[in-house]
Amino acid sequence: MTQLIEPHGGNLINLYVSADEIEATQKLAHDLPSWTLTQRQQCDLELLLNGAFSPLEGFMGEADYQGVCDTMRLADGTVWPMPITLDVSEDFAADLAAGGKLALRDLEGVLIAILDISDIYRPDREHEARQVFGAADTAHPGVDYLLNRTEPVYLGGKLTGVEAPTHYDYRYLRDTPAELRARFSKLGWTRVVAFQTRNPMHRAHQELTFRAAKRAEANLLIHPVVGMTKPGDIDHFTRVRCYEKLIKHYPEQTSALSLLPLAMRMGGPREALWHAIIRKNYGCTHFIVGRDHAGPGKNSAGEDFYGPYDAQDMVREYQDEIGIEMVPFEAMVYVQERAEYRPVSEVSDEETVLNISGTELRRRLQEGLEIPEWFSYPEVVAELRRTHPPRNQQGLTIFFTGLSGAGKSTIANALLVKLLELGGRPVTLLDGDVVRTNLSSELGFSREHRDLNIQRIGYVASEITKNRGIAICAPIAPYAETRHRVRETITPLGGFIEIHVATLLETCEKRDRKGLYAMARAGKIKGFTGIDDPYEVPENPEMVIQTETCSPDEAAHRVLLKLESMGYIQ
Ligand code: PPS
Repeated sequence: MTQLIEPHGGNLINLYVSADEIEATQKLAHDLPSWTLTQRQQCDLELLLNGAFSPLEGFMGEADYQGVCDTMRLADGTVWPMPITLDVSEDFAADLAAGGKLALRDLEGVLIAILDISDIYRPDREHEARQVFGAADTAHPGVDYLLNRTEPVYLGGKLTGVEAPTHYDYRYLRDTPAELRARFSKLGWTRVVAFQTRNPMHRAHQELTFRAAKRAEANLLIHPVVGMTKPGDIDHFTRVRCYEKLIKHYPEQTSALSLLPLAMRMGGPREALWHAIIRKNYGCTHFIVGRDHAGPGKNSAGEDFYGPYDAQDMVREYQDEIGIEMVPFEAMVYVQERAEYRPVSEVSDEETVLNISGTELRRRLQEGLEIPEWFSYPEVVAELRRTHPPRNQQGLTIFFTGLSGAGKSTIANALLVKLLELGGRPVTLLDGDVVRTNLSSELGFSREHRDLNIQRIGYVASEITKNRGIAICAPIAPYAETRHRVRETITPLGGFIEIHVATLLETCEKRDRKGLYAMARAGKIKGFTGIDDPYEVPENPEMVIQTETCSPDEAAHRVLLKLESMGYIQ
């Protein structure tokens, strides 16, 4: 099944069956157990099948996995820095055996590939986090995903590809490694420098890529990631429209844009090396590594996970072995007196450096403030403004949390009316009791059921927020981790304001409007929040309301003032 296509950047693996074998393979899959791929797994699978992950021929078995974690090498000694694994639940794995086959399907049930299971193993995921990401701290998005979102059993084995995952968006900008190599060769591009990005590109990036192409005497491939990037990033639809505007500003025939459906791990140095190997597979000869490549942000102690140039050091060490040359770059800054961009180390003390950080850019977008032309092309800014309107036009979720009887619903109802009175946006109230009647009637109060309940509320609120409405949620939501997930889902789509209704347990119990506390104390209700089930107090809510000292009307009014101060209402 595995075919090797002649190199233009080394051997390229293609795991797809030929057209005349597809039907038979699909028939074979009818009798196999099926696994529905997660988004991450589907991204990995697509790049395994089309050779972007050459020389891998499938998801990693245990020996390759251990080698990659501990020595950054596959069992045969080949450099490979990132585990590419297929994680499944214990329940699902219980019916599988090594030597068997597994159908891998997308969310709609379309057969993408068949896995010949060679290994079934239970990884030490904390060890993996420390080895691959250098820490087991879940402030790192890659670690968070690994420790909180992956399943405990890994399956390894070779793959037989049937059909590439379908993408309906930007089809004309999606290329397999073989297609990109063919394009380069048709254009006569023998030296190609790739630029990896997960952000919109502004003038500094353009200047950097220009200079890199010049330095490498190469053509330029802008190769942005459109699979999974860092939670909170600007969505790829917006970014691609920005890249399309920007690429028009490059000299004709020098540059190309192609999209990469990679699921990033934000793994800094190891990730940079992985990116370089991938670009080599796409036929590139050079790869730009800038400051803090694939950086995950700060750890829980507020420190950087990696040094700013660790990624460059890593790629430098392995570039000969992997066969792609690194073009290292420092940060580019705008020098006012020269009216041009320069690498930061080439700026003298007398010169004035202008810079707009990512945070400052978001602030300016949120507040509808000017974004100067030296920073970004007006068409790019206009595109960003379309999807990132100022806060008073964005959707938002107001998420009340607190004990039963704390007063969440009463305040939420008062707030609902005040917001309707203000007008301008549709408002929906997702109250704890109401949700349990309409969305979650089959659920009880176990940890698992409470989590599901909150996930459902979060999902509905995220849709409302995305569509620029206001969602007011008022569940107990006793677990910090689940509230954090909801925040993470909603923040990229609009505002998220967590309000802790911090009424004391004694007060709630004294009020006991529904008589539930008395029943809980009498042992007639088990697992009641605050009595024999925990309530994890929010650590950093946007607001805390003490209902002992303020009426529902005052509380709702305080929320309005908060929204005003944050810019969500005018
Ligand atoms: S959760 O944990 O967020 O899913 O809870 P939620 O859906 O907000 O709960 C809604 C109401 O269920 C009543 N109730 C209980 N609460 C806590 N623990 C237990 N075991 C329980 N059993 C029933 C309680 O009245 C909640 O209503 P509120 O409006 O919060 O008082």
